[in-house]
Amino acid sequence: MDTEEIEHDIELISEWPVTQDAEPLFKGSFKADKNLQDKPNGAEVDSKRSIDNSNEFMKRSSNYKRSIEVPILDFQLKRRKYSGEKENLANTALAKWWRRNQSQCGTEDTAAVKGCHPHTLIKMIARSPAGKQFISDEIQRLRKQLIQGSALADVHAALGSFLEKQGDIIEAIYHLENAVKGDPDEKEYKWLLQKLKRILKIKTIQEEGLQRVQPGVEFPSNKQVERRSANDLTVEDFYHNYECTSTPVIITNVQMTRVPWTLNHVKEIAGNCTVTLKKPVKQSVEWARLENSLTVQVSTYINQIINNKMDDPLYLFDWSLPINCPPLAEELTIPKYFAGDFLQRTKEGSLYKDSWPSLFVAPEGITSELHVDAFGSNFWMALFQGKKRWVFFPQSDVPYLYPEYEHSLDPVFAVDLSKPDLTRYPLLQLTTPMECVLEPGDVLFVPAGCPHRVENLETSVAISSNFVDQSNLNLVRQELKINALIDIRSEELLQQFNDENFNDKMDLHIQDKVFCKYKYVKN
Ligand SMILES: O=C(O)CCC(=O)C(=O)O
Ligand SMILES: [Fe+2]
Repeated sequence: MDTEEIEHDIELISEWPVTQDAEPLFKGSFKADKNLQDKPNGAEVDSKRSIDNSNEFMKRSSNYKRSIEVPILDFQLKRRKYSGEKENLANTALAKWWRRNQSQCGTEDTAAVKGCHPHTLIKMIARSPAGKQFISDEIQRLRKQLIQGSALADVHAALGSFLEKQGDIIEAIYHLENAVKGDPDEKEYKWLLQKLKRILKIKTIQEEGLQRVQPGVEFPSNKQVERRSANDLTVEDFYHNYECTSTPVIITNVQMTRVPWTLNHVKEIAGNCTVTLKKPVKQSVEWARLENSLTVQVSTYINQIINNKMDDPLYLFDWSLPINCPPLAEELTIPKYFAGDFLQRTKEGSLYKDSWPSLFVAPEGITSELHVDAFGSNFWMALFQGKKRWVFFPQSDVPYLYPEYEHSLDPVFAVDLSKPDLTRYPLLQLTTPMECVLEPGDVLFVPAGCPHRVENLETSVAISSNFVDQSNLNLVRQELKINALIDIRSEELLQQFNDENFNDKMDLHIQDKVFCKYKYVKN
């Protein structure tokens, strides 16, 4: 990134109403390590994978690029500049408007999310009475502009983005199609159009589903996930019977570490590293409704858990081991079922190549709310300590769970599965949930596209990885194609997956691999 680009990003970012670190909501006994708050370039990186179209994300993703020291890919020289969310579109306009008018629209809701992620705040602003009025006024103003003959692409795009906020998806699509016709080089308009088409498809399935809803039907009871021992589950069996049929399974009798990964062991190896913890935010539109919170030393965090000193639980969530703590990563053996991950066949520095395996440490009670893993990736999780309750749904249930797409194609879901409300969300009765309680030694496979929610029933230590193989490569290509419209690293990854020389064959005779061999595969 050149200086001009960075300045441009910063200028746009400053239009957002709050910065993430503005005022942590957390008021428990657990204090941030002050000296860690101003790390240059973010000494630790979020491995989570949501690609969104906001300026704030662009800032984080450029930090991400800077913070992993990898050789510059040759095609990085040809990087095009993406602006993040364009200034004329609704979110940026809402943010600017709110900065000028916040005193008039201090709703209870916006107060409740003060200090939270800007995306969350924007959602709350858009849903407040004053925000709704602003949206409706803008729609009128933009419609007038079109009637007066200024049929510019950016007017159509702006109008479409405001209509989306009002839920007028068909009309929004009409305007975005015009915007794309008028300015075919503006990829952000294409991205928004894709998102709107996805929302429309979901609405259509929801309308059809409502015809089948019966009065008085309860939330379906959860089917249990199958358990298989690694001793009699071949890679081929796993591939055909679980991956290709999108069936979750728990694999037992897998040996992943020589020494047990207890809290104390993690502290011993990773104690001096720093981590940005996550906090649950009820209204959040971020991944699993978890948002960045304090940055602390891993040892400080683990001591707080061991001594049971956390008033408000915080989560060490999806913390990339290859990036943040290679010595811990190097202790791992990757089970054969996942050892052939295609992400490891990509060039050094490629998106997601070093993100996983990642570490999870959770105090009892914290929850990752319902979400779908990004870019069509498969997922596995190995639990070393504690208990986690997982609830899954098949991918086809997504519309019946009331997904909401804000700044990205990774939805949050309106339903609260801790107390399913079938009067408000009747389509829930059409879902087919599955459930399991993960125990130490279990390795869980979660198929691509399945919404899931995870509750930590006890203090837990786990690792996980998202991965790609032949079972989900086509889905991954489809998802990356959309993400590539607003994210250069997705585009670069897609180019590799689409290259005719890319080895897209599974090795069904693969064995468990120690981390170093798993990482450094020959293509
Ligand atoms: O264990 C958890 O809290 C959730 C893990 C998960 O679903 C994820 O990382 O995508
Ligand atoms: Fe997940």
